[in-house]
Order: sequence, then structure tokens, then C-alpha cells
Amino acid sequence: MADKSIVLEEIMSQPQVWSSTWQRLEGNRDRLTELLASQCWDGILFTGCGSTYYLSLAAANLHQQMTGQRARGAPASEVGLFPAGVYADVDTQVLLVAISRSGETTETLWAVDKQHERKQAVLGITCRGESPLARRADLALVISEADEASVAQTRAFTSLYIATQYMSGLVAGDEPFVDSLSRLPSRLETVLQRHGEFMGQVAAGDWERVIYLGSGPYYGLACEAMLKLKEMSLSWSEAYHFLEFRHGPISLVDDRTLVIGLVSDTAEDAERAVLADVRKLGGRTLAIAETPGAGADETYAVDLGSGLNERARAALHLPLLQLFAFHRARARGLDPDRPRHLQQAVVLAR
Ligand code: F1P
Repeated sequence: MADKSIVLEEIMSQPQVWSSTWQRLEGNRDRLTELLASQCWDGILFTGCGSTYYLSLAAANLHQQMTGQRARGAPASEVGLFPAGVYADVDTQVLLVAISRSGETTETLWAVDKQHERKQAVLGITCRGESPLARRADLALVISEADEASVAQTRAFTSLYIATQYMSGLVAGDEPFVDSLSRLPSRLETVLQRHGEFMGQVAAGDWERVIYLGSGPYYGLACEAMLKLKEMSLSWSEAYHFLEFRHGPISLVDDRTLVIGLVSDTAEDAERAVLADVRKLGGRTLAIAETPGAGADETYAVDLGSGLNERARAALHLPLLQLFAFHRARARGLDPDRPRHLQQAVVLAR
């Protein structure tokens, strides 16, 4: 198999792409602020499909934590097909944040149409300025530098996530947080230099199952890591809220189980205790945390050392986990540039 890979190039381009994303966001600051302040929103509904649905889960959790504004992440199909289960009632003022790399995913466009039937605004976040989403949204935030040739989303996911962080920072009026996002590209360069190769070594292990755990916004990111592993390496994987893992799924653990924890600052002790339970049962753990953790006895440990708080540094996990999926695919003799049965976007014939 050739060493060159489009998805690998896209993964490794993230430091530069995040810098361009930051410039784009700053360039859109006024338009974005105007939309966000255009009325008193009762809530924000983040939506997307696949990767961008998981992004929505992470974004909604962060947004509500940071702003106190009610926020929810829902799959676009639910918004389009079961709106009554998503919108509380017809009169609530909800801003729909529709996220899609391609801007052409059918269900995401259904959600946009449903929102417009309610005569309420759509903020579209996409990589493609000519897409139906960009054209139909009341405001389109287009991060074209993050667009991809690959099927599996990598830099698009992280850049679009940073866009939602930026938006939440603006609503919260938290300028230090917004400013800290500009430091992510340099932090990522260091993280990739220090840990990129190591992720490849761990990925080559004889794993039968890989499980991702995260709390708060990190749960959505854990889900995305799980999806990457499935898409690129055709490996069975699952994701759970950290402490949920004890409530049944822990029965799966054996010596060919790798549990990857995205360790927060808020709940670090409680989360590391779950990983310790996994090891007691014979499983292996990989903890990705800001610091190695005093007394932590992880099988594998990655410290991000970013100097950023858990809200700001979130995207730093993904490139490492994308590399893990990439190398797992290679170790299984698969081509991560050509995921089975998948296309870049699901466009349904009506
Ligand atoms: C969403 C998505 C991708 C997935 C797949 C099909 O695309 O579900 O996450 O990898 O290949 O489309 P988009 O709406 O973000 O363009």
C-alpha cells in the first residue's frame, strides 16, 4: 500500500487550517455578533448528521455550560422528521445552528426547512460557500480552508467545532476564552510532534474492541473518535459518557479491550477511577489529559500540556484520535482513504 494518504495529509494539516479558521472567524465576528444579538433566543439547537451530529452534541453541551442559554444537540433527521420531540413549543425562539462539511446532506437541509417553516433563523456552518446550506442559511459561516477531499472528516470536524466554540465565547462575552482559541494551532503542532508517532504504536496493538469515554463536551468528541475508527478501520467501537461505562458495558472488558479516556479537569478523579476499574478487570487504558495525573497508573498516557482550560483545548484530542484510526486501518491492511460503503455526503433522492 502506498505511504501517501490524502486523509493523513488532511489530519497533519490541522495546525495551518486552524490558523486560517481563526482568521475566518475573526473576519465574521461582526456578522455573527449581529445575528446572535438580533433577538432574545430561548434556546440554541445544534444539528448535523454523522460527524456533524456528534459535533452538535459537544457544541450544545459547551454552549449551555458557557452561556447558561438552553442548548441542545440533535440529529438533523430528528429535527426534520420528529420536530415535536425536539422543539419545545411553536412559540419558543430557537436559533438553529446547522453544521455540515458538504452543506448538502439531505436531512440537514430538511432541518433547515423545518426551521424556516417556523419562521426562525438558521446559522449554517459549513466548508462550502456554494452549497445549499450556505445559500439557505440566514447567515453562513464558511470555513473553506477546512474542506476535504477525504470521505472521513478530520480537519473539517475540528475546524467547524472551533467555530462553535468561538460562537459560544461571543455569546458568553468571554474574550479570554475566544482569544485562547487562537493559540490552538501552535499547541497542536507541539502535541503532534510529541505524541503523533506514539498513537500509531498504540493503534497497532492486538485490540478486539476500542471504547471511548468522555464527559460534558468531551462525550460528543468521544463519539466522533468512535466514528472515525469505524469509518477508517472497520473496527467495532463504542463511546460512552465516562461513568456510564460501569453501568453494564464494563462487562465487555478483557485483555484485548482498549479504553481511551478523554480526561477532563472538572471530573478527573472520578474519570480516572473508571479507567482504574478497567485495568483491574484486565483491560488496557489510554488516558488523554492535560497532565499525566499524580499517581495515575494508565497503561498508556498522553499529556496535552497545552496550558489551556478544558473548554478551550477540546479540539486537541481529535487529531491524535484521528491518527489512531488511521494507523489502525493501516495495521489491518485497509486503505483509510477509501472507507467501505461511504460517500462524502448522504444525498437522498426524494
Ligand atoms: C455528514 C456525514 C459524514 C460521514 C459520511 C456521510 O456530512 O454523515 O459525517 O462521514 O460519510 O456524511 P456533512 O453533512 O457534515 O457534510
